[in-house]
Amino acid sequence: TLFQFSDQVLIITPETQEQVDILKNVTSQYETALWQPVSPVYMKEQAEVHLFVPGESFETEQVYSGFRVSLPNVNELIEMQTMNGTDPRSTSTFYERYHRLEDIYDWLNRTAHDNPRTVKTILVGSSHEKRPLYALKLSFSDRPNRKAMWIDCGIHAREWISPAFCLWFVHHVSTVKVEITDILNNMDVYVLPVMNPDGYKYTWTTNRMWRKNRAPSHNPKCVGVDLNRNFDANWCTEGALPYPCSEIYCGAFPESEPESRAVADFLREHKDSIQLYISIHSYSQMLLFPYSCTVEEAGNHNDLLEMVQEAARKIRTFYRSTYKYGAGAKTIYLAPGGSDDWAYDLGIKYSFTFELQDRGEYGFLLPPSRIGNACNEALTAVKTIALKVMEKTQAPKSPAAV
Ligand code: 0X9
Ligand code: ZN
Repeated sequence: TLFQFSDQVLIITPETQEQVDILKNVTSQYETALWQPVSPVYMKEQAEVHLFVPGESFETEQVYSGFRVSLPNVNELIEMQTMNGTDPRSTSTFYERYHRLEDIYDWLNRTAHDNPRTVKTILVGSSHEKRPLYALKLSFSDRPNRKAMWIDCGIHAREWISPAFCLWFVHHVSTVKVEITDILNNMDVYVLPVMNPDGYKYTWTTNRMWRKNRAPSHNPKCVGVDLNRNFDANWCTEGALPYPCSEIYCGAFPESEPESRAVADFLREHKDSIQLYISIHSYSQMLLFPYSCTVEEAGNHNDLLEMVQEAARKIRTFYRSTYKYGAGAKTIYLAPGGSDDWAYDLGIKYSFTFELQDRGEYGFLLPPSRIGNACNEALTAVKTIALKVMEKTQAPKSPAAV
């Protein structure tokens, strides 16, 4: 036919195992991108499937009948995400837009240059395609024996709100200090805004839906390792796959990828000072903690639960958004090889993965107008949890010391 269909996102809820199997088939035979769950292995009865369908893939009606088309205008949304303030009428600030990789590197330099006493860039490694992995170290105090927290963003390339949050966070911390002096007097903050720069670049140039890094495999058709399956935490067991064509490919061995190895090396080197680890993802609005690689409970499960519960409560009060919370394996799915579980086992006992907005309305194509809200919600969670970590780890001052 001569019709040109535009890209769409479908929401489908399979009712029976038979329908689950049909869906698994569809997603493996056609050129589609699964948004949720990330791999067909996670599909089950009664669980929503969010499926990105490029326009040319189907003869429409027959395939779509009975499915809910949630985003009929994907191309428009992508354009909105990449327009990037070129509209002169736009009043949004730098932090309320998505930025291409080069602009993020410029921003890193500028931020360090403009705040020479408090912000330093640290080269923690380089990506497969030899792009530098820069973290910022924020220190606002010179108190000896300071502790630290680590935040990384952009492990998964298509989750654009994640790097946007890291930028937002650095900006917030270096401009509105008063509100969080307590935290910053006690903790330095390491922020890695784009842990997967090759993948991020690729989402801007070639495929908006790319998730993994860009390392080639022995199969020339299949590129990329899921960096959040590449850490040494029950590596490549149920919830990851040993196939390079899969979206949840675990890599050839633990830390086989330069991006995950760089972060693991840095955390190993600084494990005595780093008390809090946070990894930022999207989407689905969840505050997760270990374990995801096993259904067993972490040693301080109740502490971690209490922290995310309080964070979710505050988000609900301030922003009227609902976040689910709990141990990863029980809240979403078994997923081994993740950075949070690995950091936890290294000894960083306060370790979290946040899944930011939204819950599927726009998915990865969250419009720029929603960046501010999404980031403020996550910021609320970071602040709440960091304060609690301080409470729990710092010996109460004896009256004599005050
Ligand atoms: O599956 C993941 O890696 C994360 N979800 S996402 O949709 N952003 O891909 C969840 C990570 C939870 N933590 C671990 N699996 N360790
Ligand atoms: Zn992710």
